Amino acid sequence: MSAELWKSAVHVLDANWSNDHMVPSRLLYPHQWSWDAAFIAIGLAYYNPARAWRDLRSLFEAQWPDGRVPHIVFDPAVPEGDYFPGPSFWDVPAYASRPARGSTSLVQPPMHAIAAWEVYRRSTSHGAACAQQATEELAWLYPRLVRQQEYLTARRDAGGGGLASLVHPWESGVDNSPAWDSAMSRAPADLDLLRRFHRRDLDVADAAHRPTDLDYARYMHLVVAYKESGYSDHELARRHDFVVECPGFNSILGAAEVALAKIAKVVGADPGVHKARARAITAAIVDRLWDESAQTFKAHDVRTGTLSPAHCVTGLLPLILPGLPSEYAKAILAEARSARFGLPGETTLPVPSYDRTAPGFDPLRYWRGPIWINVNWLLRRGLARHGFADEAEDLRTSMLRLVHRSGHYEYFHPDTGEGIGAGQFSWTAALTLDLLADKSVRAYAAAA
Ligand code: 2M8
Repeated sequence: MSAELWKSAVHVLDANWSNDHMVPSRLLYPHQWSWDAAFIAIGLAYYNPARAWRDLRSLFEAQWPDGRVPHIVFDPAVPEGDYFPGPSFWDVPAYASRPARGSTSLVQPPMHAIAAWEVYRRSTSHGAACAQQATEELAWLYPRLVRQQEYLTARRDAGGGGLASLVHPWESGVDNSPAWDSAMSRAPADLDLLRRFHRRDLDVADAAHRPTDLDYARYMHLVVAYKESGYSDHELARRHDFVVECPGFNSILGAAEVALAKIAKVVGADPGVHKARARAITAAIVDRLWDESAQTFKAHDVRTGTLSPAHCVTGLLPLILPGLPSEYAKAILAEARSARFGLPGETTLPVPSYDRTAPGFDPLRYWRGPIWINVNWLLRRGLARHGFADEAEDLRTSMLRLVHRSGHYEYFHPDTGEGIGAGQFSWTAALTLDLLADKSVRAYAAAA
């Protein structure tokens, strides 16, 4: 059974490779996405590390001079109408090192240092030439990864407390999460503006599974406002409608510093500075995003100074930080096991993206309820890191069972496990390879 699942995952990744990058899905997402590329590289590392490095390189070739790594890098071979909003909507200014491919101006969670380290550490199993390439790629990436972190920790520290702020829900990766509802309600929704464009996603996906038109009108407003400022991050907290600190994004930011410390040792740089930054980010997450009364981590609205009331899966992700004090790790485990998320025994489903007990829990709509493999993969990593080995293993087994039963879907119904969104979705396939390759795979094979 695991051989069959492996084969199907490789098939998805082979089908979604496009010259020098991977697309998340041929139909719905025909360009290159930032954090997708990182999750994808982690899976590619097992059978085609050259592609893993190529994909990361393609992404970082589009890095802006200020260090930001764009959330989408557009493929010029794809017609403008195949994705909305496409390159002309963003109209990103030319800059000296800009490659032929255009990009957006937003970022996504900086998963790439973690991915680069994972690809590197698997490289020795593919022979000496591959290991040599891995060392070279790591050396090429390291200064770029550092600049990415510096952009996020310096220019994006709109709240002044040592965390990166997001200027658009798309930056969080959990785009229409209820964590953004109150901050988004401030953004004007100009449905007339939206009517001038065509929502391509609704041609290829069920409207009930996607963000609403109201969400999209607000998304457009935020892009237009950011564009009018020349995509400047100056005084964001004063002038931009949406300025939030996300526990998921910032946990990845902190974990990236942990990975950079390991990479620094290989490339002859100083790991100490990254360890110190990881500690500082972890402390800032605890200081700014911990909700004492709810006993979980929440998104922080920089404009109002308030924490979101929503319990979202991103609140569980500080567990990926090795320096998270154990009382918070235990609280996350309790939240994950509660009726809100129902952290599985091996026969039940992985955790949903949003609190099952909340009135707004929506089993179909994108990040407002369905199960996503990438956040469960991160949660599993965090569980393992903090010594919750049985829970980590059960979660791994339940993810593999789900994908085996339903296919490599973008997301899954949190009650039935049915696949929703795009089929043949790259990060689901890639992370399935990583979950299968885990040494304890024998336990899965025996139980399946
Ligand atoms: C989704 O986001 C894009 C916008 O960036 C979209 O809905 O069009 C999100 O799930 C995001 O996390 C993901 O990176 C992207 C591509 O898979 O799709």
